[in-house]
Amino acid sequence: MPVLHTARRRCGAALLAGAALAAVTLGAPAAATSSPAAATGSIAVAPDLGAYDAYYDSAYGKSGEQLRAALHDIVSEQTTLSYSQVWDALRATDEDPDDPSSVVLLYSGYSKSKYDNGGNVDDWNREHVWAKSHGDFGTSRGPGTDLHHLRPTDVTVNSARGNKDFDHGGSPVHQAPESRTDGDSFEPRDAVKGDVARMIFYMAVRYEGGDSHADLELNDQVGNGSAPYMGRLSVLKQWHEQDPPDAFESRRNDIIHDTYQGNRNPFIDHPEWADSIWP
Ligand SMILES: [Ca+2]
Ligand SMILES: [Ca+2]
Repeated sequence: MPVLHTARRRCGAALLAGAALAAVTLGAPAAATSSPAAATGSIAVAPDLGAYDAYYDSAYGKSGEQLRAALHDIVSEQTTLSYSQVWDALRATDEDPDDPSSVVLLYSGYSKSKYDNGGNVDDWNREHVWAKSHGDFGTSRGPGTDLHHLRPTDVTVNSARGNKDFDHGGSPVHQAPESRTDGDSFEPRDAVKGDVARMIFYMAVRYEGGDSHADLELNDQVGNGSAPYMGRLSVLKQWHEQDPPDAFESRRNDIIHDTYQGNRNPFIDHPEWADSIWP
């Protein structure tokens, strides 16, 4: 069952670590307001881990492959959802901060009623940011239902993304004009470029070939098709830098951990770890 860490909330070292991270990335104190992430793009503040700091105890002090292995062990302890349970979970994780009756659609940023979901035009559906054909994991419990990379998207926009890798370029996507696509790649809007990168980073570390699932890995290509790879690594790293974790993304991480899966995306909590694993 999901683990609640409220009893472990502490000050001292945990808060210091979070505060130091925030101090590095905060442009000005005014940036730490609660303006809605979905509408305004990224907020330049790293999450204060606080109660969640201890989650990473076995990873601190490590780097590279050792860090990767430690994080894999940490995040692999999780509850899995059925694909039908994902609908309700996304209503919570992706709720519009300005409208509790709606969810924010990933690639357009539009707000859509929570119950306008399904398979018809203008419904929202369950986008696998790590395209499920890349490793052929489908929608059974596991990578196919892992909330850390599942997001509400418009049905038409989801089709436009298809199973393309991520890269710069293309023309504006119908019904998500700030996102772009061409024949072999998809470029999400600026406000979620880093979100997409961190979801992909999580998947690569979470799924290492155990539990009869494919070993998902990053590479620097597009056109990966059904191979268990996702690109383009160099571009995703750039997007991770230019769009740091924001309040919406951190809240989402907390809800997944506290309510649904009991595990976290380390690259939202510790953005610096991506560079250590993919230098
Ligand atoms: Ca963002
Ligand atoms: Ca992997």
